[in-house]
Amino acid sequence: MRGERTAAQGPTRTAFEGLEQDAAAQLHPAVRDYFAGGAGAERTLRDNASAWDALRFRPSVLQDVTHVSTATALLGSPVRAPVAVAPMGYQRLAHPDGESAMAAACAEAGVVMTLSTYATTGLQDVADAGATGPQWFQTYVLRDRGVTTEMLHRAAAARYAAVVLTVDAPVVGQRHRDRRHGYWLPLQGVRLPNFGAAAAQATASYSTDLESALTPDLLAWVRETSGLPVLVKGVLRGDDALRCLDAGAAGVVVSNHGGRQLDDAVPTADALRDVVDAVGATPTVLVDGGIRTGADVLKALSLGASGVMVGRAALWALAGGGRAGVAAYLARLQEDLAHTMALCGAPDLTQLPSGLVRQTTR
Ligand code: LAC
Repeated sequence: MRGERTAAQGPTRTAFEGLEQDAAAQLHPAVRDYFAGGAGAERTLRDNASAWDALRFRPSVLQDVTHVSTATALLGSPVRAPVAVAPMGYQRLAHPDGESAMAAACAEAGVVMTLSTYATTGLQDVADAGATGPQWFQTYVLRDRGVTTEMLHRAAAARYAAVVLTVDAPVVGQRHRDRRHGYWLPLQGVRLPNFGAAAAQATASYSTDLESALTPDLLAWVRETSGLPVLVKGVLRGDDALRCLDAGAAGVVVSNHGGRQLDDAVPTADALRDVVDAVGATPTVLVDGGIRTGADVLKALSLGASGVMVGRAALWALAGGGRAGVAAYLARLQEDLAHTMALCGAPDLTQLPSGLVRQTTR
């Protein structure tokens, strides 16, 4: 059991791992590389996953775990597990049903769907597809404030419950895989409807769209323009988390953009500790990056996260099996979380045993 994330780690890990292989077979190489890739030498991409692998549980015994509940609330919305699907662009390149299938599966699983600005399905269509579940809208502050304002107004009108403001992309990461494909994606017939009339200009090299002077007053502007609570995504430091809360954020998402922005950024499991130390238990603190399994989720919660975002795992499930594939993955994730909680002596999420994880010393 020495290798990380190998088949030797057992059937659960293998089943989660198989998602990517199944999906890869379906995807155009440029699309697969766009979704799978990270920035630079992809060290942060790899470290995100190995940082969760390097944590081990200290399970508490003599606990009654006859009934285990993974239910909680995220930003006031009840969820069946502390999980949101992360915002990811271009989902119709993964599966023809794209974001609508993702939203429908999230609603079925009772977890949050986060719609990307770079979605290939309109805000209202996705809201309709996932109407029974909580939904958030991810925004960038675009240089074109008119387009940003319109998106935020449409998100509020379509009853998205929160805005997730991504702040770790003042410029776009060096994605060598995308560069090799000339930043080309097979976009025939696929549009980015959130951009309205500006849709034609938006491509995989989206650097020209983004505001590079993103400051705390813009966070307040997003909150006022949308009238919605704002979660700031892309925070890796305790002091920055405090600045976000001071500027009116409802919480933060500890994230390095799935290793797609600054290579050599700290893995999110490490950054989560700093952020939780700084902000305490009250604000919503989510974390993403390398989270695939129920054990990964419980490790994040044990370090003080309120919940997690899963990105690529859900996307591979979408590519491999559309709505049913994502629903099956999310159901498996919830079951795996419940199973891991039972073995850790944690019947519910309100009172996890203290000191439930520690860094492995191997
Ligand atoms: C990306 C953008 C769309 O990571 O967030 O590709």
